[in-house]
Amino acid sequence: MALTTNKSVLDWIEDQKKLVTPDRVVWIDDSDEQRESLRAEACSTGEMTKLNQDLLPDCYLHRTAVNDVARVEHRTFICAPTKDDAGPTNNWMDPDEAYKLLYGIAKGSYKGRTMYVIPYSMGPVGSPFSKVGIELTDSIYVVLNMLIMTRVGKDVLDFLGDSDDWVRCLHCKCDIDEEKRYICHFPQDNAIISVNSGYGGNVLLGKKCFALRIASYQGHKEGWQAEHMLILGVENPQGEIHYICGAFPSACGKTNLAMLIPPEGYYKKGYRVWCVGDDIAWIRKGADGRLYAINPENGFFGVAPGTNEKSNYNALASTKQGTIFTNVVHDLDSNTVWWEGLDDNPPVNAVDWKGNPWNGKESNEKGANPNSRFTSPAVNCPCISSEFENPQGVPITAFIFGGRRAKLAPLVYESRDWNHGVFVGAVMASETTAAASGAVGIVRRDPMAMLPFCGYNMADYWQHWIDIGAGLDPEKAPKVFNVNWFRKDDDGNFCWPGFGDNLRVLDWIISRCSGDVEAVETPIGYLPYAEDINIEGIEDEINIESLRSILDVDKQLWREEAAGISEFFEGFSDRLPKALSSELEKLNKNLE
Ligand code: OXD
Ligand code: MN
Repeated sequence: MALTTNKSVLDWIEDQKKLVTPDRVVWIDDSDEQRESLRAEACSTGEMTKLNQDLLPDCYLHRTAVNDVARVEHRTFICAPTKDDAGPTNNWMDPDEAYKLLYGIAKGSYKGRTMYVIPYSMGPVGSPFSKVGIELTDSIYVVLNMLIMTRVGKDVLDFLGDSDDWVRCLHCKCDIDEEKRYICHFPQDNAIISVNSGYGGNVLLGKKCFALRIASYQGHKEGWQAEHMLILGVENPQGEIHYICGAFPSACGKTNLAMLIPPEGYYKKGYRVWCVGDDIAWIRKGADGRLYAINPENGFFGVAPGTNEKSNYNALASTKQGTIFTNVVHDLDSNTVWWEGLDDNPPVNAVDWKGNPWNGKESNEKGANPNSRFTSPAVNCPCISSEFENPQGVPITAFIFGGRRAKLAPLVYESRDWNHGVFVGAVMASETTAAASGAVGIVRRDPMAMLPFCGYNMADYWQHWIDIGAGLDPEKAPKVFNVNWFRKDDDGNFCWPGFGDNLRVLDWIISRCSGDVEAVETPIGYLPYAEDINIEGIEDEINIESLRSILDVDKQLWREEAAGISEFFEGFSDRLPKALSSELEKLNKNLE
């Protein structure tokens, strides 16, 4: 039975029913009974496997098709009225053509299947930040993931009332045919259509598709921001908490940073880190003139490989209950899961992510897909912030941008002011990872980590950042920093220990924001004096000399970088904000 009388919702569902012709329609209401019966059905068809309920209560395993294991950026389109509206960094398709193509593919595709109607809220239900979406899907896996990643059910529809401000999301599994796989966004119509995929980032439409691509467009229109950012709170021994939002490209350790455990020395002094979000931040100005952020999601869709007790204790703890694992190894002896980097004890009687028998002691092949995932409820996280559900969000002290750069970018530097900070975010670059299909290890520009997620012209998005700053009292505006945990020495070893020790850098950042520490002015911005980064307790991993070596500015390398930036900016022609071309001029001048 329909859970709403909202006419725009009911009419749209009727239209979609005529298109995809399901055998039946089920509204998802977030009840335990319904969830249990969907789990049981998915297990009966082999879509999911129930794991050892003593060790992993309410946990399940799913394997996607082998051709469908990551976001497909080359098949992701922004279907805005003109190509220029989508901009040079997005794939564009004419909306009329896209509808024709996608309706052709979707037509009749639910025949013999069930249409699940998922009403969901991005953000706490009723928060002034929050927005509603309705996803139609023929996949139980999608339903169960959305139940973890978003807030679902009748409350959401009650909050929506008669409004037609909601995002129309249609997902059709079809035949998981890569040649006909499309992830299309229609920002002007508040609509998303995804066909021929069953992999999370392509089909959990509340996440990248809505909360970033559509929401970034909405934010531009409505005066707020949707960013690919984690949100964390650093509590000092006095009990004050500073919130930091950080943008990093996919698989650069956002989840690890968001949940970090302070190094022992810090912990003993009383430092704590609280996680508000690990992937997405929605940001707007509060009544006091500061910027506030919420995490619109309700769970974590984290990369499994490399997650272990040491790298991310809190993420691992989050996976122990109510979690869906995707494309990891299935240990048949214990009916649990494993992935590379979990421990040194791979199972020998196991099934790999492709569904083949696998012996971890003998096989040369990886057992888990490098982009295998866990979908875990945020409430499971031992360090979840008490502000996680705060409908007003948390006040932001600093923004940090970062990437994976073996050379060039120092461990940390601070921008001179807001517009310089926007420039620093705009020219971010990183070595690619397995989170998206394509070559791994190539340096690509990824402005604000939004390259695959900005729903409109990137140049206009930068201007939006500049306009947001212009509307803030500089005393209240967050300061903007760049970090790079991934510098390597000449032998290819990482110079900085990373993980929990990244708090040492956050500590410096917060001291700068509080005006408690001096910095060195350099051509690229303010750098720390090496002595001001606390390395007590890690002297065997990094000494002051090696720290100095990653707090350097190699002018020659930066000149090459500036040339690359100039070339990148040319692609935006006269839409490039003047503020950014003048920042580039300043950089060139500083490097003379
Ligand atoms: C993610 C991504 O899944 O950025 O968060 O790819
Ligand atoms: Mn992400």
